[in-house]
Amino acid sequence: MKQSGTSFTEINFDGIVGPSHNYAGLSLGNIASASHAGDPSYPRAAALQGVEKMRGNLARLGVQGFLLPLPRPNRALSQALALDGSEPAQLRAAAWSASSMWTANAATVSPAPDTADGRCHLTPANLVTMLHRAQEWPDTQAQLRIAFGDERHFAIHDAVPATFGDEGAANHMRLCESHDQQGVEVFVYGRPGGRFPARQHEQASRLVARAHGLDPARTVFIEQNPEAIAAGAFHNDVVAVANGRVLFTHAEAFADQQGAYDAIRAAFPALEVVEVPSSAVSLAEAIRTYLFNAQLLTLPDGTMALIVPEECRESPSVWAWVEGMLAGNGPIRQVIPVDVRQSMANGGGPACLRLRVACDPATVDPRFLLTEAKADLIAQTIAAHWPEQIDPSDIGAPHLADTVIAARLALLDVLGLSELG
Ligand code: SUG
Repeated sequence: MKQSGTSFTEINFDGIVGPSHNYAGLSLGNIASASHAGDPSYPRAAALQGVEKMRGNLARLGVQGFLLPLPRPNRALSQALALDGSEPAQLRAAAWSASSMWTANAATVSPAPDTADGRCHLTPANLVTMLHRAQEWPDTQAQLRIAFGDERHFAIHDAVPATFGDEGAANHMRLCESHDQQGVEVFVYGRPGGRFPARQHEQASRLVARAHGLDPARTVFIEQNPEAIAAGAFHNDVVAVANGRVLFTHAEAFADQQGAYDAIRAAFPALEVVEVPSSAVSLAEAIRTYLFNAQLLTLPDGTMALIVPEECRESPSVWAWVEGMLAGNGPIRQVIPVDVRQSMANGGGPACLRLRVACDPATVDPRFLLTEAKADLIAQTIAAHWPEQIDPSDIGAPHLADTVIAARLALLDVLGLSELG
């Protein structure tokens, strides 16, 4: 089904980095998170890096959305964990985590052209594998219900039962001729048993596809390569990204690489695979630089650009591959590095920081859509209220809690979203 008579497009909703952003080493299997555990963090710089990324994409695409940080420290979780100061620091840090910035894990999104009832369906991810992330979904759902509150166009589900881990759009890809046409949705799950947790359960993926009313003939389920998970690809979007007809992937992303291409091609014959061989970029280097945790964008002129972390330009093997690719005549015509180093140090690249929702912007609550003027307002609020630095020993301090709470409320206030307070 094609959406007619609308200005249907893909909108990237970036998570604004919250004022409690810190490095607590909470995510087993996320190598960046583990290796930066205990470092001081710079929430103000982190959030301003995010705003600059959004400004760049607003200029490129003409549309950009955002989601707000969730309330931290989370009082309900602090109570549930019986935090009294005698607990392990990591438990305390969980209740302070700013991890909702990675909105690729906020929800799985099936746009209207793909679903049986012609509405866009969103299922918040339960994120149950990690304590600090499992607290996110009720507040995320509350926010999605406002941003996408028009029930003629959107359906917001509950998270899938906690038995089945679900990590949202980070383990989901969509191929299509254009965003307003019916696409093929690809769900990528992991199997447990490796040295690191496989966070996406196959049954969570299948359940979401059913709940969204997807056409089984246009839905594909494939398995992550267990070796990629063991090497630190805790989400599929660390090693693969799709846009339009293009799947940009490392050669070791899937358990059966050729079988994955065949399965996708059977549902979507126009598939174009841009595969990076291990001989050009090792799995370890791909995970270190987050080459695939990129935003693959269709620009207004119809060409594609890849928004990658700065770390890619600094890697001789990655950049040599990029330059070789650009010298050819493949579908990706530009590669644009962005500085999201504060997020990267916790394992979150440009693609982690955004949730893609293909829809007509006129159907979204405009308070969640960015303009240049609003970007200025957000940046000013961050500059005035976000802590400059958080040391791990600060987590739990009452004065820092007051600062973090007040900073978020100031942002909600300037955006007219105090109802999220
Ligand atoms: O879930 N890091 C996040 C990074 C999420 C990246 N998202 C995608 N790949 N889409 C995670 O592991 C680290 C928090 C800490 O250690 O303090 C963290 O949660």
